[in-house]
Amino acid sequence: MEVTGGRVAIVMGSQSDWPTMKAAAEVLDELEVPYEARIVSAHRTPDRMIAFAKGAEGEGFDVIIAGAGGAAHLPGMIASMTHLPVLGVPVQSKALSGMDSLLSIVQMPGGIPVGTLAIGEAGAKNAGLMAAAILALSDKDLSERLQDWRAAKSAAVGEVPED
Ligand code: RP5
Repeated sequence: MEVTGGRVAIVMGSQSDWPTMKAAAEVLDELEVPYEARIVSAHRTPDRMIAFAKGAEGEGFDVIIAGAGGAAHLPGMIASMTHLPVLGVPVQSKALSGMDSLLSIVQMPGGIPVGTLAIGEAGAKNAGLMAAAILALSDKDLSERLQDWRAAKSAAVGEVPED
């Protein structure tokens, strides 16, 4: 099976999810973690989803970030077909502001976990950071980059507010 350069797969249900999900890609770029981003829809391209989920380990992925909105079954469906860690990002929906996405992703029955992040861009960004933290457990250089990244963010916080 083809082995890609990406250790993290960022998948999403629609092109419309990309403005949210690219926050995960951006933080992985900053941490120099290879990733691939793909559109994989549970209901529009179910065969693609099954092929992706079953083939993810063989493709060389270690962590999967899956974002979807509305009736957001994508992360749970993928988690049911792989033992790789799946991080779910609830994309903010128009009708219910992402509460539908959140509840669809977070309420997995016991046995098939999806690590669910916050609704929207913050969730996508944190999914990228969480994926990096998982990989850093067995990658000392990445662990140092992650610690440096966090230290830089702390150092950038001023002590007093400015006008
Ligand atoms: C879900 O439906 C996608 O994850 C997206 O968040 C939502 C709306 O998709 P589009 O109609 O914009 O393609 O499948």
